[in-house]
Amino acid sequence: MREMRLVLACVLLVVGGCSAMLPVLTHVHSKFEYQHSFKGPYVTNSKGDVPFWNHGGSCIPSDDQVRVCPSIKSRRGWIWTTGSFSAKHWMVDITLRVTGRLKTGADGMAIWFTAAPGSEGMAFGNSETWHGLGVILDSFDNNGLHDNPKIMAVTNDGLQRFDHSSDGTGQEIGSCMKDFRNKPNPVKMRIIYLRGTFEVWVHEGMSSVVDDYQLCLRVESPSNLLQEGYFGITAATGGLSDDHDVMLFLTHRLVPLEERAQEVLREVNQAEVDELADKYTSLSDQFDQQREDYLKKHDDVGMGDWQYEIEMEQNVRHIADMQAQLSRELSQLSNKVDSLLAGGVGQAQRSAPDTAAIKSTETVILQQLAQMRALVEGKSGGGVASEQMQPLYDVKTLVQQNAQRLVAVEQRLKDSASHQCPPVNSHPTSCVSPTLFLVVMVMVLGLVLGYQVYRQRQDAVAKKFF
Ligand SMILES: [Ca+2]
Ligand SMILES: [Ca+2]
Repeated sequence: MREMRLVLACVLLVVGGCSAMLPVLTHVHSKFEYQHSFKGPYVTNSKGDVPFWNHGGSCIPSDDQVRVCPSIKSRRGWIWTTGSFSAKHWMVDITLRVTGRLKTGADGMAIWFTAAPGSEGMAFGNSETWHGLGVILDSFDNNGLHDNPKIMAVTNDGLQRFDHSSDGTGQEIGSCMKDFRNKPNPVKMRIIYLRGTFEVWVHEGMSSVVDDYQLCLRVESPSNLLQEGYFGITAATGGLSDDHDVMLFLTHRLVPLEERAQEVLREVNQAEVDELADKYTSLSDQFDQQREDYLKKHDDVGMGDWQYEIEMEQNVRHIADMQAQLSRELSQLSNKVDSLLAGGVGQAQRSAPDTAAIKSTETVILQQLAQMRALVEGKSGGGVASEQMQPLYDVKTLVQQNAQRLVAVEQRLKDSASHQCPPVNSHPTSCVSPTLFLVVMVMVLGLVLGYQVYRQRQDAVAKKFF
C-alpha cells in the first residue's frame, strides 16, 4: 500500500511537472517592443520618469522597480504607456511583488490593455468602465467565498462596471486561485495572445526555477480584446494595504512564421523595387550626363550622328523591302517555269534532271532569302559576324547558277518549239524572258551591295564611338 502511494505521488509529480512548464512558442517570430516595456536596474531616467510611460497617483518609480501603489491605506497609483501598441499577436512578461505585513491584503493590482490610457478610479486604480482587457490580481475576498487572492481576466466594452461585491464573478472570461502575496521569489506572469488564443501563465515565486509557470487561464477568441491599445498597470489599497511593485514589464510583438514569410516577401519585393528604381534613376542620370559631355566635346558632330543612326535604320528597312520584292519575283518565276514545262513542250522534250535541279535551287534560294532577311532584321542594331554573312554569298552564287540553268532550259525549249512544237491549244505558252532574269539579278546584286554599304556605315559609326 505504501509503495502504491509512492508511485501515485510520483505520477502526480510528473503530471504536475508537465503542466508547470512554460509552453515553447514554436513557429513564431518575436520582436521586443522597447517603447512598451521597462526593466530594472534602469527603470527611470535622470528626471525620475519612466521613458515612454506616464505615471501618477501614488505611483513611485525608482531605478530597479515601479512601486505602483505603496502599503498606505486608500491609495491609488497608475502607470500607462504614452503611445499605443498595435499587434495581432503579442506577449507580455511581468515580474512583480505584492507584499504586506498582514495575512490579508488589499485591494490588488491589474495589468491593462485598453483603447485609451485609463483614468484613476475604483477598479484597482483604473476607471471601472474600461474598454479592453484587464488582468486583475484581486487580493481581498469581498464576497467571502475564500477564493482570494485570485487572478482573473475581465474584458469590458467600456459600458460595464466592475462588480467589487462579487469580486468580478460572472464578469471574468477566465480566472485561477493563486496566492501571489508575500512569496519568497518574485511572482512572474506571462500573458500571451497568439492566433486568437488568450492565455495567462503564472510563476508563483515558490521556486527559483526559471520556467516554473502554470497555466492560469486560456480563452479562445475573447471578445473586446483589442488589436490596438495602451498598456497600463494600476494598483489600489483600501482599509488594508500592500506594496505593489513591478520590476519588469516586457512586451513582445509576435508574428507566426506563416505570416512572417508573407511579410518578408512583401518587404523583399518592395526593397527590390526600390533598389531597381534607384538604379534606373542613377543610370539614367549618368547616361544623360555622358551624352551631354560627349556633345560638348564633339561640337562638330552635334546631332548629326543621332540622325545618321536613324538613316541607317531606314536603310535596313529598305533592304528588307527589297528582299520581299525579290522573293515575290522568284515565286512568279517559278510559276512561269511550271506553266512552261506543263503546257509548252511535249513530254519527250522535257529535261527531267534540269527541271528538278531548277525547282530545288529555287527552294534553296527562297530559304536563303528568308535567312538573310532574318539576319538583317535581327542584327540591325549590332554587329554581324563574318560567318553570318555567308548566306548572303550563297544566295548570290545560287541565283547565278539558277539563272544559267534556266537560260539553258529556255534555249532547249525554243529549239524544241522550232522543230517539233505541238500546236497551241487552249493555254497560251509563257516563256521566261532574259530581261526578267536580268531584273532579278540586278535586284539581288543591289541587295548585296546595299547590305555591304550598310555594314560599312555601321562599322564606321562603331569606330566613332569606341
Ligand atoms: Ca476583491
Ligand atoms: Ca472572493
